[in-house]
Amino acid sequence: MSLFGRRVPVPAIAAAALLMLLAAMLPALSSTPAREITLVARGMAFYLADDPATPNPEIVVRAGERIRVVLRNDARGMAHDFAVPAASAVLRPIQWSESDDVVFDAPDAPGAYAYECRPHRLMMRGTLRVR
Ligand SMILES: [Cu+2]
Repeated sequence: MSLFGRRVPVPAIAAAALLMLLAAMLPALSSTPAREITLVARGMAFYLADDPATPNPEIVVRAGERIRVVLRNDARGMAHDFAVPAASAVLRPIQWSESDDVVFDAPDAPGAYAYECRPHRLMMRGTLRVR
């Protein structure tokens, strides 16, 4: 086969194409999947989707872990949002029966950080525990 006027063996071209394909896939292979946490806003509090009895639960994550928080609003007639100020994570206010998500990286330093609904932070506020 001829490439730029030079004769190049076909296996060399196939090997180069394979290398380029692998290089293109590298970002997808190396990015870590986000851990998904589903929160429900109801009765002026957050609840974990699988624990409807604990208001504003402590959420435990690893330092630097990629987190996807899915918020579902079960509060009829009231908009809620979700934010972790220390991680610059903000989810837009959503209406009743809506859901949306925000992806962020947990802080690198272990400690207790606040998560909150910004309009109702006096009541809808909990701890993001980074270990
Ligand atoms: Cu709220």
